[in-house]
Amino acid sequence: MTSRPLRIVLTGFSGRLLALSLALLAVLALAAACGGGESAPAAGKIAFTSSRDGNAEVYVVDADGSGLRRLTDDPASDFFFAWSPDGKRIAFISDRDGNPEIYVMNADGSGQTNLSKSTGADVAPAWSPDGTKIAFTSDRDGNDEVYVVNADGSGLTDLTKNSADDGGPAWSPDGTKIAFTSRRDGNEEVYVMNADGGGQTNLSNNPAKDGGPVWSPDGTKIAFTSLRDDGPGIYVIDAGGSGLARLSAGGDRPAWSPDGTQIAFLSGGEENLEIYVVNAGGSNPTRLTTGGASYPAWSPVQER
Ligand SMILES: [Ca+2]
Ligand SMILES: [Ca+2]
Ligand SMILES: [Ca+2]
Repeated sequence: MTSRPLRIVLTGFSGRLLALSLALLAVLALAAACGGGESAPAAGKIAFTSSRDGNAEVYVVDADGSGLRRLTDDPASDFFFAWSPDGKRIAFISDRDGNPEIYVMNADGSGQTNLSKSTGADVAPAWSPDGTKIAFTSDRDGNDEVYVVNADGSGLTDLTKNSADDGGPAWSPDGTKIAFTSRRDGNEEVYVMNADGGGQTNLSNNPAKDGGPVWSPDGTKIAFTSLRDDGPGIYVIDAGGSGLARLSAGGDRPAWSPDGTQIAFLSGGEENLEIYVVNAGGSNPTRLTTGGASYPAWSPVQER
């Protein structure tokens, strides 16, 4: 009944920064998928990871609780990561060949395909908004790089090509750019590049740790986490690099509202994490929860 540990990172680097527990990972993968702007499937299905059958597998259930199905069946660890934007496919991570790989399958579990195919750790898959490509983090060449591959497995390309760690890709809503985190300047910075790897630009430019970029729905701004002001805080910067604003003292895992007017985030001590919401300009910070919470994820539709 023991599950092999799978070292993995959700939005950062692949191997050396974080090793999350299996149970926590399952929760985080779902939260990251939703909070990272991945579209929910049109048919109202919820995918998740569970070890209920002895090791981590990917499951799907209808939103009304019916139709529970196990999609993977392998003694290795298989973790749900993200729905394709059209809800027809699922990206997941499996170590069934001995190390973490990016897999894609149809929503019914058929057609499971290894897209990353390396002896390194391949993690943090992010669908392009049009569903034709997946960007991910891999340490196959000795340090983390952001790679992109077509969703059919062709066209694998190293986008970052830098001897420092680069990881945690996030596509702009129009698919033309990818934000990521890089250590090439000696500390973690938020970078943005063209989707073909050109024009790699340091947006955060600060000796403190900066990372975890999340695009606003209209693609004009990027929220990220920084330690620059005596501890973690949520910051927003224009995608072109100007207009830096601090939204909160403290906080992690920013998640934009669908209309881009608000940002939800997680804040508090390890034992009392709660969800807060702040206007995208920084005004009116409000605690939403009491009694504990995990990573926030906005519903893709807002009622008016
Ligand atoms: Ca691998
Ligand atoms: Ca690198
Ligand atoms: Ca920095």
